[in-house]
Amino acid sequence: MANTDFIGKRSKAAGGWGALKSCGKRLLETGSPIAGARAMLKANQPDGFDCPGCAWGDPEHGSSFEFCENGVKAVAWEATEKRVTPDFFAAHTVSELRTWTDYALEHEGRLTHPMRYDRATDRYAAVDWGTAFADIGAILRDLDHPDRAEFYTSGRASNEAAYLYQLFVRLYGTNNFPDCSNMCHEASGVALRQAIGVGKGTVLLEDFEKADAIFVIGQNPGTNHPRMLGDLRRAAERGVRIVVFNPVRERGLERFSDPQDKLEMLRGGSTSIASSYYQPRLGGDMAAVRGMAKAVFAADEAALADGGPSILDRAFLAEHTTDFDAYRKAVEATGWAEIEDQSGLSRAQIEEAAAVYMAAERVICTWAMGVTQHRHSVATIREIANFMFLRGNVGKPGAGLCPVRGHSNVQGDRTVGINEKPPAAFLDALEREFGFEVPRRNGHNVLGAIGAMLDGSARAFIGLGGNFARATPDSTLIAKALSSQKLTVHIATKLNHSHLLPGEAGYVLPCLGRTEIDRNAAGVAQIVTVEDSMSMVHGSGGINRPASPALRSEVAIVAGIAAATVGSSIIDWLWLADDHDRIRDLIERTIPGFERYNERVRQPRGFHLRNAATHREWNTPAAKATFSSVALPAATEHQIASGGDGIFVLQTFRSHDQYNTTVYGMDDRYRGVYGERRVVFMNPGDMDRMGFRPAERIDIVGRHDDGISRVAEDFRLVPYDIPRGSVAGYYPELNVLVPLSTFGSESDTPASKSVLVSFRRRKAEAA
Ligand SMILES: Nc1nc2c(c(=O)[nH]1)N[C@H]1C(S)=C(S)[C@@H](COP(=O)(O)OP(=O)(O)OC[C@H]3O[C@@H](n4cnc5c(=O)[nH]c(N)nc54)[C@H](O)[C@@H]3O)O[C@H]1N2
Ligand SMILES: Nc1nc2c(c(=O)[nH]1)N[C@H]1C(S)=C(S)[C@@H](COP(=O)(O)OP(=O)(O)OC[C@H]3O[C@@H](n4cnc5c(=O)[nH]c(N)nc54)[C@H](O)[C@@H]3O)O[C@H]1N2
Ligand SMILES: [Mo]
Repeated sequence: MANTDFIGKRSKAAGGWGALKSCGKRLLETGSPIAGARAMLKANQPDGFDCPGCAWGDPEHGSSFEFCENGVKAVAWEATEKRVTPDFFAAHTVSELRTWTDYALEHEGRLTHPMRYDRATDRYAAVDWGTAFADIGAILRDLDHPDRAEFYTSGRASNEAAYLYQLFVRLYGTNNFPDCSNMCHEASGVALRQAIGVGKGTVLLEDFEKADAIFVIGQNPGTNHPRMLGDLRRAAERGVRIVVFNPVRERGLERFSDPQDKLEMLRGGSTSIASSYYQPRLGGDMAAVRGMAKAVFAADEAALADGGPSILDRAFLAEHTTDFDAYRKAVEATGWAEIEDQSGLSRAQIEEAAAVYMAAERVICTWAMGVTQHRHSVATIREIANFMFLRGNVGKPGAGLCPVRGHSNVQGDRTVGINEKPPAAFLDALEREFGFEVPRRNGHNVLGAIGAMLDGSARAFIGLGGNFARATPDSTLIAKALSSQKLTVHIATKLNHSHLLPGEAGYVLPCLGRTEIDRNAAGVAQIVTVEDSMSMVHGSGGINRPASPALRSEVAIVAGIAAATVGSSIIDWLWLADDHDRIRDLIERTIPGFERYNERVRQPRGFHLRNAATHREWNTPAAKATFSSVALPAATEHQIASGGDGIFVLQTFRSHDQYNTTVYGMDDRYRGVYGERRVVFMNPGDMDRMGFRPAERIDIVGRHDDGISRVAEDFRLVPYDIPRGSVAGYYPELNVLVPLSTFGSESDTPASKSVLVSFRRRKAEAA
């Protein structure tokens, strides 16, 4: 019999004592619980740092301490007293370290010294900053074309670091900016730009206090945006209807016990969050939303026939939108049978959800990776926008479109120029300000960069944070591509797998984290700035002593590489890096919306970057909110899978104990899994049909027809409340199965929420 010990009880509610207990444990693990706790009190405070956890907005930035278990984990992870020193590298070859798990690597602690790879000994050895910069600069200058280098950014980089980075890279001569957001909310940016003229959400935190209904699609805030649960709970208590679309029963969307509510905690009570919980098939959201639109049109016709008022916001549609008629025709042309088959929901369920929408004056729709990581994500988000336009739910208080971002500054990085297809106006502004000719060719996104590394045309990889080799699809292929580079440079706080794939010259450059004090040459503490999901820009200054005296800030490291590569005659990099106000002045002069940047960022809540669509100004070609009228996908992965024997659709998501590729711990208590990450969640009916037992060991076999064979070995089955035909498991362990060949149309985002797989029994088990 398989040992089922790792399958346990799911927490009764998200938050609660379990969350407090987990925090205590994390703070103890830092080796300095007092420093950790002190740091936590400064998270998201006006005189403290921006929490490096998620990009959810802050209420009165500073009025109250907002408790967040996963914020504590993120802070404790950075505040650890463990160190990865040159001695550590002397004791372990890189080949040996490659056999360690991500969990083991990051638990060794913070990087302390700049390191250079030595092929003869297969070890990293300490190097001084000056030598590292000079060598990196020489190799970059030596490439026969600037497009041969790839400059990756992960979304923790501050506005200042990211702005300086893009300036350097453009002066160097390329727009190759693969970015973590290419794997994340790219589809939201693309779709919203088409629909409303700006690639960002239109909602402010205050809107959650005014909404009558909130739709949460493809998002797991209990784990990934825990502070959002506070806003959802307050809404639920006001009687707001919260409608969830998620194939998986997620505890945080069901019940929440707020650690900030003393009475609730003492009574062991909790508040129910979702008023209705629909479990569509993976990739079925476009069909579900179209079904709701169909129901709205039907109700409108009936109301008009009865001589009643229209259900649609006709004034909004007439004044503010274009292409409505084509959309209506597309909806009429879509049959219920197709809608039910793709969504896996019944017509009655969809009509019920539509009724909530119609009864509400003000509706917010939020979404995240469950929507953006499919082939038809752009079309799905356009459909969400269509649906919201029907009753004028964009550009009025208490309503709007709300893509909930991932990394704490992923939105800001894009705002300040991390963009492989930069808008001409921005490039013009750079040329005016700095007087050099910027490259106008589009650069590489993540898929483009991978393609170039695989075909040998890219020869250098520079990573400003992140874990490129583990976060990207087909991780086995990427490992080869990375280690075949002439140069790899990783600017990082902790050791991860990508660092263990050095090119001919390989550097790991350790940087300060956001919780640490960053003093300039004159001893003046510097702040950086970040932008959250609600387009609020605020300051962040560390309070902890740096993990090592040798660390430099990201800004200083970028400046060092820049000075050594392109020289300082056009831009005085080191002078800029020495006082971040100077970088902010440049941002203000080259990017709209940052007027009086240095002054406003020092206000308690920072400031809001104006979003034209919130004011019903539409920067689209037609100067209107624009309906799209594409057909549903010809076949979703679910429909493809149902044609094959034993084929399932796998989504790769996050456990409660991880931050992307950083694994904090092995538990996922909201889903009742303990001490094990190599698991697959499957419907009990499917397990019966396949003759599988709980905890049985299986191999997962990729079933995409692209000529590449993919296997993830030795995973264990967990029976779970998930639709038949859909299965789920954790990223990044499963990235070996995510095919490079399947990605979002118009977004290029790997379709990591709809991977075709089948299962085979492990030989030992079968015997
Ligand atoms: N603690 C913590 N916080 C984080 C992160 C972290 O790893 N840990 N990561 C950060 C980052 S970079 C990001 S992008 C966000 C990610 O935040 P999320 O998007 O919440 O992340 P995932 O874990 O990928 O969860 C996707 C959710 O969508 C559901 N889903 C999957 N496919 C579908 C579908 O086809 N339809 C519908 N309706 N639902 C679907 C899944 O069941 C799951 O609940 O969180 C950020 N915050
Ligand atoms: N299969 C599958 N793949 C996915 C996803 C999925 O849901 N499924 N999600 C995708 C998403 S949404 C995203 S955003 C990407 C994430 O991709 P990345 O952003 O590349 O990955 P992270 O795991 O966030 O990066 C973690 C590393 O960042 C470094 N780091 C941490 N803090 C700092 C800092 O302050 N400064 C610097 N310089 N470095 C720091 C540490 O070395 C750490 O090891 O992964 C994507 N990949
Ligand atoms: Mo993300």
